[in-house]
Amino acid sequence: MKYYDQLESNGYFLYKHPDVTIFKRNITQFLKATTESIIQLSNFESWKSGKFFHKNIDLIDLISEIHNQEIDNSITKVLYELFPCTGKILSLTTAPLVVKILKEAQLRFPVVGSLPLVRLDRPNDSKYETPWHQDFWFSFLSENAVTLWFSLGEITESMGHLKMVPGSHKWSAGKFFTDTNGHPIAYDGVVDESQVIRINPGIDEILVFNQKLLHASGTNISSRTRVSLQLRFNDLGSAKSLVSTFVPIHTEYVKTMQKISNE
Ligand SMILES: O=C(O)CCC(=O)C(=O)O
Repeated sequence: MKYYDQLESNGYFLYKHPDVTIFKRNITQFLKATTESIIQLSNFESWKSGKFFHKNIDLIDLISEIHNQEIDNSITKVLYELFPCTGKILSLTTAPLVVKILKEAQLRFPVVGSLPLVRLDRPNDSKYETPWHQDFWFSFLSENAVTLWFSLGEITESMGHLKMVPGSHKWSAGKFFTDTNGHPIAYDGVVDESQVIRINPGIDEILVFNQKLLHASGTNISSRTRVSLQLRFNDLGSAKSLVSTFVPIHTEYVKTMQKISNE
């Protein structure tokens, strides 16, 4: 079945191509170098010896090692925040491979729906685990909006494979977006486990899913940090309104600095 037909009927497809392997390798190498730079720029004095940064270390091993030794997520918190602000990660939204995939998904006028996200799911930390939800809430703009999802290194079963309900993008939207357990995005219906699949894109694969597809994080019960990347796109070609739904807002840091400078 063609990619678009899979997207239509199942709500997702796995894009597979040898270029994907190279694409992912470039990103992981960049993130390793960025991790090293951030540590050198930081006040984490005891980390600057560079003992983690041997050339062939896997990104997941590097971040897992850092997490095993950090206190209060102090370093991974910074990585989580800064990775998506780097030019390289931002430029993925226009990378030729991504543009090609969006063509397969038949988006007529793709626009970025959110800042790219490099997710770090720390072991045995379910606080940030995402419950059953759709990504449609990111914008509510176009019914054919898609998310591209892939891991940056091997994700074993115990690290938590992404869970999805194939075909759920066709369910009535009314069942979603209820404010439950402090998650305004969560699904409040009961998910039938027999309909759930766990998906683990291969090294040469990228998962593409319709943003109305019901999905959830797998639980990371391993001792390693799960690293994945998400890119979200709306389609202005089918948008309900010609707007950008992605607007930057000031962080608490900026608000505090503004307040101090006004005093
Ligand atoms: O990777 C995960 O655990 C969840 C990802 C997710 O919910 C999303 O990309 O919207």
